[in-house]
Amino acid sequence: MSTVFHSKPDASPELKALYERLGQKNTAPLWEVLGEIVTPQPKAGCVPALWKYDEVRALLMEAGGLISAQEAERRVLVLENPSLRGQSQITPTLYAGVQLVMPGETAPTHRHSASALRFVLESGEGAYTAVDGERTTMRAGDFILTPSWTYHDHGNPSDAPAIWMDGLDIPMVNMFSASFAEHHPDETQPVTRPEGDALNRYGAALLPIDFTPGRRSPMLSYPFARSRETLNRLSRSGPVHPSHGVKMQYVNPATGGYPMPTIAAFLQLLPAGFDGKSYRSTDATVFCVAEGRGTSRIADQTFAWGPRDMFVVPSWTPVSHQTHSEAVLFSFSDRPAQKALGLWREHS
Ligand code: GTQ
Repeated sequence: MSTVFHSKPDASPELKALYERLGQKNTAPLWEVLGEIVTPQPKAGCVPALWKYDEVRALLMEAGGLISAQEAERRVLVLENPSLRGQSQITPTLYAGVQLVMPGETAPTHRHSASALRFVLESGEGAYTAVDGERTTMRAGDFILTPSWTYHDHGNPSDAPAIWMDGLDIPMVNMFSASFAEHHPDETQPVTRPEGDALNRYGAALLPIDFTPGRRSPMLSYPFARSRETLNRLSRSGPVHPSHGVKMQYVNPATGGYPMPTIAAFLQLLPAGFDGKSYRSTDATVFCVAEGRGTSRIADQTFAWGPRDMFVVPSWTPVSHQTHSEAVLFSFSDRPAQKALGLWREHS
């Protein structure tokens, strides 16, 4: 590998005196920091970590007894990367959390610049997310969008807790200092379209004749049953990828592009006895186990996971997956943002 920026000799007393005066004028010598800020390889920016669902769930249910969804606005345990504590970041660009809506509760309607996704972990029949006037029933494994600046609220008329993983681009939005947020005048927004409208209109390889594709997917929910069946069929129809098994990405069906401008999401099936080849990419990736058990080797650590556990793979960090029985992993990353900026790389 080529040497990029070599280290410098210690600064002379004269240089040090100059640094002092540079500082007084809000300037600094680049040569002291160049190697740190223009790195030959990505700095990971966070560390590998795993959250056991049972532990997170127990704590979240405790919070459920102490604060209502309404009081909290969103009753969520933020998944904080151990190296980024206090910053509400699971990676330098992404936020993740686990949200609880108890039976009979609603979470008020708001909208914000940040784009959000949900991956449903548990729900009684009837819990919903409403987006721009349409309610989508949340079922385990469903991938649900709340694109930037769309009004959304959550409700749970069922008799079981509704719990899901949230993924948002909050750190990215704040890096750009571009965050806006506001409440809807109504606590629960009016329903203006029937349930399933978006799925019928955009989710059947057909589009309305007057539809103009935009930056974000017109789909609100990608039901697990459909995606799971596709993975099942594909896993039987040929050899699987040596690193990823059968890995598909959720798309905006009107463009074939990403579901939202900043966040990509994936669903992958790892066959029984899979022993995946190491892979790395510049998009740090958050995983959530949809089904099954296995292990993931991330750099030099091995994480054992089971249903609904969540883990994070930092940028440019080698990862490989292993299973005994069949497993399904959901994941999301900032890949669309990196690709839009010409930054994304992978290596396998
Ligand atoms: O459900 O709207 O985890 O606004 C963080 C911020 C969830 C939400 C989060 C949010 C939401």
